Amino acid sequence: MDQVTQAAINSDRQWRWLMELAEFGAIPDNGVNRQALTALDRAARRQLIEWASEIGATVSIDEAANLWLRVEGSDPTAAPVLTGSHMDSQPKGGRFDGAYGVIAGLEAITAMHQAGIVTKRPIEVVAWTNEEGSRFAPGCTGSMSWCGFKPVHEWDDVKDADGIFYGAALATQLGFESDIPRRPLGGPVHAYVEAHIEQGPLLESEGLDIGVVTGIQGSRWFTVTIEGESAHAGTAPLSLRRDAMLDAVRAIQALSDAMADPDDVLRFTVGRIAVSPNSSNSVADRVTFSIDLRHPNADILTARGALIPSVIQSAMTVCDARLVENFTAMPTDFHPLVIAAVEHAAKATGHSIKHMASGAFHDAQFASRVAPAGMIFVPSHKGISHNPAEYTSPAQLAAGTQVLMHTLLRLANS
Ligand code: HGY
Ligand code: MN
Ligand code: MN
Repeated sequence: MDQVTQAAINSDRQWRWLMELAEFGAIPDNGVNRQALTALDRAARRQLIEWASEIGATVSIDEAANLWLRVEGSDPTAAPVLTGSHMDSQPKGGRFDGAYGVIAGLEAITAMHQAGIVTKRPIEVVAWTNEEGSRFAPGCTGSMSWCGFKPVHEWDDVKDADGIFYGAALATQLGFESDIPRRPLGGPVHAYVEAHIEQGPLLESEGLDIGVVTGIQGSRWFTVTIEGESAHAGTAPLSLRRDAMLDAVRAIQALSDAMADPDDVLRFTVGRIAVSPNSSNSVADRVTFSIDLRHPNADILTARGALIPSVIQSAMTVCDARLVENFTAMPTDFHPLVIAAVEHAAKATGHSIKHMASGAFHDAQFASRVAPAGMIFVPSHKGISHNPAEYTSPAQLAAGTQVLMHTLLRLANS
């Protein structure tokens, strides 16, 4: 039998691993809240390392705290093939966003190991640091550091809601994991392929098994700060107030109007807002809110983003406004080599496919700056994600991992 047919994905083991991983940060209704660079994150990583040690994978971390599991190939000088995803979640996340791609990678190398398969190239499974960006904005700080898009200490001064700095949290993680061998950031890498839930409704609604992902739309994140003046809610005349809350509301509404898109392709979200002093009977002196802007066309994303400063300024009546762009990931096309490998693997394993772009961003966007990259999607029930109700069935997950394993075999033997 050739290598492709020798190895068998163990769906029960994969599902068990996913459910055990979901216990690290479990919240009601099958949700997960496992924030990056926390004790929960470290506990989950230790569990992953324990599972990986059962097949003798070598473990390492880099200075961005990306976690690496490596199985050797017959040619140790050959550049490795990478797979993986992220283990951090949204605050009200699901059991599969990110975690699936890491576990799928582990399941694939475990199945190959048990079948006695040794590919020409080494294969590495990576758990990227802080893909979500919900504790520390922006997301993808681990993969942006790894590919050299940004220096690893770019975000050291970013604070979480408790006032902890990213740089301190990263140092804490590396300190707790100082027993794990350190490796440098960066390649060399032959190719990267990431398995992920679709986080949209298309595969399920069309009754298809696998998304052959062609690329990722562009994402831009901004932080807006509206500065006013605190005052007494009972005594300060409205005519004399510099109410940061009211000007922030005006700015958000004006931005929403400016980002209207009759084709419903543009994505504009204000998901986070912080108010100071955040007291019922004090006029707000400062409001900070986030902007998440996305579009598959770089020119449109650039043009709409260029509107933001003037739209905010025009909405100000009595306050001052500051705008910072803290994440710029322009649209990415995946490499034909990996797209073809995924398509071939899906067809060879008898799965129906859909070529599709990703509305969500992923670390693959940054891996593609270092090597040919691509992704494999599996269906999301009703397209739900970033929500505890996120669901993909064991069989659907196993199908994705089977396609991942065949893709890895193809790429790692080339
Ligand atoms: O926001 C995103 O697109 C990703 O799910 N973190
Ligand atoms: Mn994700
Ligand atoms: Mn996500």
